Amino acid sequence: MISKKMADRINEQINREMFSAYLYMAMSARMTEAGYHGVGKWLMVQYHEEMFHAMKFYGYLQDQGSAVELKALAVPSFKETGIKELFQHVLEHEKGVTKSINEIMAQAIEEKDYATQSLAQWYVNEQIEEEKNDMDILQTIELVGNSAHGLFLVNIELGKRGLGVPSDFTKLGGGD
Ligand code: OFO
Repeated sequence: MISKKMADRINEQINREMFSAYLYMAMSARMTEAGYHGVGKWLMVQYHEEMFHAMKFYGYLQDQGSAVELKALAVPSFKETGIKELFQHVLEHEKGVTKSINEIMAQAIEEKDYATQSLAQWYVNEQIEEEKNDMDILQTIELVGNSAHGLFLVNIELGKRGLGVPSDFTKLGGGD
């Protein structure tokens, strides 16, 4: 069992992860419409990653006998149309997610909630990877500069990204 305060915070995090998914889905649509099909695919893979993050918390609440309480999603808003600016937005968004995950860890430590600390550690590690991915992409974009040929190749490279998380959420839970 976890505290009601912790269950509330995890329900809030489910909403934040779902918002991340919604944001990347919206970005994927805009980029694909603009002809950046590879970037659009990368972002759609990221959408799946975020859904997995949300569902991992969902499964954890159920494993702990706590109620899942879904909240309304905000409409994602972003103005960026260029690849570099878009990935700067993505990196800033992920830094905010890292802060949010760290808050859960801090609360779990304060409550001496070792189970949630263990779960939160998975997300702490995941955020290192999320931020690194975005920083690597931004570094590559810096290297090619404003070269249309370079951005064309970056777009192709990003389109090679495959799904790295389970897409069957019926199998989550039980410590997955
Ligand atoms: Fe992008 O890590 Fe979840 O939100």
